[in-house]
Amino acid sequence: MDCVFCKIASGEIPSTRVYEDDLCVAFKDLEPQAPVHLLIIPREHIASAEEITPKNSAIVAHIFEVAAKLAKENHLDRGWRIVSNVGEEGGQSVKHLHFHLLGGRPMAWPPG
Ligand code: IU
Repeated sequence: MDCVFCKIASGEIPSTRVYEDDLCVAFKDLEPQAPVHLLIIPREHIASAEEITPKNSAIVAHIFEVAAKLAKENHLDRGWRIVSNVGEEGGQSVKHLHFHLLGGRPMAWPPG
């Protein structure tokens, strides 16, 4: 499968990795939108949040645990945001489930 995030997860494409375990990988976004902008992805190829089922949903809880740990490590004690874009109108450009962890500046609401 020709998926750039599968290749980042396997190490075939380099990234600035900040965390990894058996289930997920976190790395710095190439085009950061905040002082801290990390992407957390499952190693397993899941196209988007739309593909979450009872069989694979445990990865989402795991990724949120990792996000909380990374937010602490990055001293985001004033707050942070976790977001996953889904589909064309949701702003998803890479078709492999990923969570943006953003922090280090005030976040606007609603997002554009
Ligand atoms: P999106 O939610 O699918 O739009 O987010 C994709 C993100 O992946 C976006 O912020 C890109 O800057 C980022 N990214 C990256 O960090 N490295 C890559 O090789 C590619 C995209 I392709």
